[in-house]
Amino acid sequence: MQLWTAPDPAPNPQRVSAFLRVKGISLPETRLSLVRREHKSAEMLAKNPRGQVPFLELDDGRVLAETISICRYLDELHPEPPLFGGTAFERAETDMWIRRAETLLGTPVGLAWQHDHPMTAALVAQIPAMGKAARVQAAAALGWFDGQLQGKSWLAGDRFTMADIALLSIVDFGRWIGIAAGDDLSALNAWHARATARCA
Ligand SMILES: N[C@@H](CCC(=O)N[C@@H](CS)C(=O)NCC(=O)O)C(=O)O
Repeated sequence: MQLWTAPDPAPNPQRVSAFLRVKGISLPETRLSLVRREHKSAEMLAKNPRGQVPFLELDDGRVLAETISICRYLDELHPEPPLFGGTAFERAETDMWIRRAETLLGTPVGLAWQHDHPMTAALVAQIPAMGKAARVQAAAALGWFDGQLQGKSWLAGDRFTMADIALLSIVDFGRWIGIAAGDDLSALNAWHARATARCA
């Protein structure tokens, strides 16, 4: 089994790395340079036609892409500690928070990166108004997550899950492109410190 990935700060590779650290799993990995577009080579597109990282290549040649799918597969192979939940309710609750992290915050952070950042200007036909609007939406989402984390350790209450890893990677990438939680978002900031320590 081999993981094709990229160095930080790429948020999706970062999620799988954090997941592997929390699980105590070590996998052979190859880091592709996104700047040099190595993930778009014919060899890589033959493995993952989506042209993105991360993806997991099994020993028999089958490939799993999409961060959450990769981690879900590895979670079944290495059940402890369970990061997707141990019961039907817990698994559904984890999914719910993953989707909220990806749609409410991940989507506007991704749009801000594509439409309002100099590093992507040569790659995307940028629509500046979309980038600016996405920053406003991302700021609102940070406030929403702060509200949801009041009085809780983790998104799913007492359970640290894949949803916390997903949200952490998005919050960190958001910071990297200038979308930061203000000091007033105390629950989110306290969660961020806890989650960072948990994934170290
Ligand atoms: N939905 C995918 C997203 C993967 C993704 O966007 N990866 C980024 C790195 S963080 C990438 O490969 N970007 C290069 C590109 O899209 O060309 C997942 O969850 O793995």
